[in-house]
Amino acid sequence: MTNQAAGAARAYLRIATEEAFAPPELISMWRDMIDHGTCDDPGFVSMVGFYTAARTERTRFVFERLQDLGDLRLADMDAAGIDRQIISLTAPGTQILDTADAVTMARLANDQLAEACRAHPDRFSGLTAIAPQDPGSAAAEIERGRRELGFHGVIINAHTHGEYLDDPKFWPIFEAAEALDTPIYLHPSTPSRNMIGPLLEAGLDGAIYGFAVDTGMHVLRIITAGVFDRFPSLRLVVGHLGEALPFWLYRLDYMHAATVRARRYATMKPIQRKPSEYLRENVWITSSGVAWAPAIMFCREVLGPDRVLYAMDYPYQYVPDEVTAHENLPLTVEEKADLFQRNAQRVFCL
Ligand code: 1DF
Ligand code: MN
Repeated sequence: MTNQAAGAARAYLRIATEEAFAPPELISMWRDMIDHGTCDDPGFVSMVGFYTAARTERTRFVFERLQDLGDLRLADMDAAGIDRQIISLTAPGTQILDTADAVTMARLANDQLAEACRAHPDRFSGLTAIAPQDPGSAAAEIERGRRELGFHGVIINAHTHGEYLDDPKFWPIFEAAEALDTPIYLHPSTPSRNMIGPLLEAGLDGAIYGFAVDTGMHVLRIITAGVFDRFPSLRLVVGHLGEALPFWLYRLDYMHAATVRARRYATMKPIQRKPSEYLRENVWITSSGVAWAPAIMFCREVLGPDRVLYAMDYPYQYVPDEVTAHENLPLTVEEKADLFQRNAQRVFCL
């Protein structure tokens, strides 16, 4: 039975929660930056340089689908048995641009995505792209995305020019997301200039590992800086099974407490709860890229069954058999309904 045929018999929808797109205008802006050498961020040159220059089957497949918000995407969803995609601007999005271009591109991306969501309301939902370079206008765009465009959260693609969201200058973004009761999906990109060196040298800077190193650390910086004490209702969604942080819960709690007690760092002040408590109560994780039963079951066990959501990572990891791998998890129909449908509906207020 194909995944699509199984749909008729399913007791739940399959909602994929980390699905990427890019406006053609942004892709050509990136291409110009590569061609003219006007961006020297090593992660951007590595990743976007590869996707724009290499004409392999994979890069053509990905770039064609990133720019499609219609028939091609819908056909792929039908073939894999995906009922709904939550679509977001792909990495590095606007965050590699100068401030003025980033603000313009975020709005343009949001207008294009909103139009596609209006055309296919039963198949597509969207997240709001922002330009963290200008936190005030990012907050305003979060509000426009939620109130006017009908989006269900915010996408942030990792660091912005090497700066991380624990810097209080970015906190208007958290304030807006919390006030509008809308989650932030913190999606990875290639590590920042200061971190990428030895990863890039070994070819490990991309989705294979560097993404998780940078974004896992980013989540920890947000936690240890006290962001969730200041914004207790803020919801963060993290892909790739939480960028491996669930595996670290025990050690994080032990070492954080020991480090705070020793007053070793000015930047690591006491916070109200243990790191694991924020990871269980303010963070939801998705299974993007990790269709692997032991890891998914472990995360459900240590974070809770209501914290783990299904994601495909289309078009980067368009592997219909991975839908079957999720279907074959040792879960009841009710538990699979949470994984594939209800947890996403709750977190993103669908
Ligand atoms: C890749 C993977 C690129 C993921 C992505 O966005 C991405 C990749 C630029 O394989 O190069 O979102 N991913 O989430 O695993
Ligand atoms: Mn992704």
